[in-house]
Amino acid sequence: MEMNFRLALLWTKVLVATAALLFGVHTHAVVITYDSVLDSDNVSTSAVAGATVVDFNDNTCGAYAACSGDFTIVSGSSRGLYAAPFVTAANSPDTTNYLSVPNPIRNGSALFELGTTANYFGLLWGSIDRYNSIAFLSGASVVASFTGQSITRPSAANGNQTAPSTNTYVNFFDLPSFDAVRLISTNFAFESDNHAFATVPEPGTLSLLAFGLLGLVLIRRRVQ
Ligand SMILES: [Ca+2]
Ligand SMILES: [Ca+2]
Repeated sequence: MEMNFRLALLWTKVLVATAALLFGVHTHAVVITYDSVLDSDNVSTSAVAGATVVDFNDNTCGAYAACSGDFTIVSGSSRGLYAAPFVTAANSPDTTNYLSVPNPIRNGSALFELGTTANYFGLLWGSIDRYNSIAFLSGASVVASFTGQSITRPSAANGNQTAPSTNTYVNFFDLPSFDAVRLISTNFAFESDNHAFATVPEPGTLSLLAFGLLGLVLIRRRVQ
């Protein structure tokens, strides 16, 4: 009887400690990477398995639940308005339809609603300008945002239409849970293609979970 009580107490302590590790210590450090793969049209796309991808090729917002605001879906380039993102791995511009924000208003933004939640987002972003920014929303709240200046390597963000540094696939991992993405540009233009979103287990969470489970196994062995 006493043994059962002590065992139950021990299990409770372990579960509380594990929960604290998982939910208490956890912080959102967004990880930005630039890896990608080529899709069948030779356009950079997400390397994340199972991600929902919107390629805009059928002139719609595809798998997004809704899209609204100041945007256009175009192909090719129009001087002073938009230029096709350059795909470094294919050494050629994106020849498919892609998204350009703003259009027709010079200072505008567009909202893309997922219809679900995610913690990963990727997009082919090119050319990256310092006046481009991306915001992730949960309901009406902005949970994370980045300017073009903050994500380029090196931080040129000068809109160069062929440079790898300003035409790249950008992956945002470990985002706070979001259900919409807002693309903002105070001038022409924020061009993008192959938007991708998914819920990806966070490496930090996985290691903490593994640590917690290991603790459970060890403690269980000791009490047996
Ligand atoms: Ca496309
Ligand atoms: Ca641009």
